[in-house]
Amino acid sequence: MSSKKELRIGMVGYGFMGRTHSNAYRRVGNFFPELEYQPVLKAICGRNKERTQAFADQWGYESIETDWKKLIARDDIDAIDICTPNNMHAEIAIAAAEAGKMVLCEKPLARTVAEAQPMVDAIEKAGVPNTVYFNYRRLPSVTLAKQLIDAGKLGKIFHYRANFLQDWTISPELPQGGEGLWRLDNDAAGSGVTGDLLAHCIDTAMWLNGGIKDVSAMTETFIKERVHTGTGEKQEVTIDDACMFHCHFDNGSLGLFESTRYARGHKALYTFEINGEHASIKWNLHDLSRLEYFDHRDESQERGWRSIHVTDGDHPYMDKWWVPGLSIGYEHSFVHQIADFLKALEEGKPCSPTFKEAQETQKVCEAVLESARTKSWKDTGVKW
Ligand code: SOE
Repeated sequence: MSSKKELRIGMVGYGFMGRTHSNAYRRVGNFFPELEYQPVLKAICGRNKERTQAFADQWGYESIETDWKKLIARDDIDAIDICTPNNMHAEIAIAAAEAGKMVLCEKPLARTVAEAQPMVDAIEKAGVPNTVYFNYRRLPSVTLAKQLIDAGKLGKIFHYRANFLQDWTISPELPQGGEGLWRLDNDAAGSGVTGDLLAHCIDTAMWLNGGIKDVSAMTETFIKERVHTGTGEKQEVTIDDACMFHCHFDNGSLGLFESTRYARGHKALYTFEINGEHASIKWNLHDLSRLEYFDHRDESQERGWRSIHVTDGDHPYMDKWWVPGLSIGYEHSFVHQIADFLKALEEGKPCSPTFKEAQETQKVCEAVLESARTKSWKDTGVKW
């Protein structure tokens, strides 16, 4: 019999993110055997009974629910994991916190700052462990970037640049709303690329480089009308298809961000570059086990960009996986987030980003959209 403490998971939603989270819960015990807690996939909840059951069978959930309120009411569930479209995050998270459950929520926290605030309040009032899945922080190469910055290797930072480029919504025939396509529907998503993609860039940026003070942005909606899956009618598209903004960080550095779903040829090209007084760092999701590093303090004849293959046992998280030289992938960032959540639980510490921290990212997203709407600079009000 296992001496592990069980963490009984009830997950709501079984789309793409439901798979990434379920995979992480299943893998974490194999690769982080020292953890005191072991997730148990107790129940998966979705509206369609047959498909929910099929997902339960595929991923090894013990039971299903078709009503999330019933899931939250169950006393054999410790933690609620939210993988629904964004418009359902608030109601489920608040109810879960009020029932004393731990809450793990997919990003972005909510559609707006106003919607996210009662979520933060409910979590804090209940005092329940919580985290928001900004998974890219937990890629070993990105965590290594954090370690280099925190060790002062870059010195004073001048520039932070990030892109998140995709191309999956270029066809005007693509409907908005409904399964798989709720990200195009403002009512369900709250925004387009700003909440879906730039939120990732903003989370990583503030984690690496501190708070974003103010922003100036522009957005564009290239396809103005799409058929809505729900009504079958053509409806105005109100999400941002593309967004660019520049900003000041609290540390005096300048930021430049761009995201679009109209960059033909790019499927999920998330990149960032940071330039400091001594050194620079470059990273790119398509080559996620690498960190490019340039250090001006190297001997001049040898000076140049180093391509660090982040697969060594000394690199963050990598002692848990294979042998040096063998890469890991996108899905491992979720395994690491769960491992960190379980470790934090063991130690009675918060697991970053908490709801409160994710609300700061929400504030930047909102200031970006507001700036684009009003064609003016906006203070974010972020406290990092
Ligand atoms: C959108 O296509 C999406 O799946 C986002 O929702 C994820 O958060 C991002 O990591 C990859 O792209």
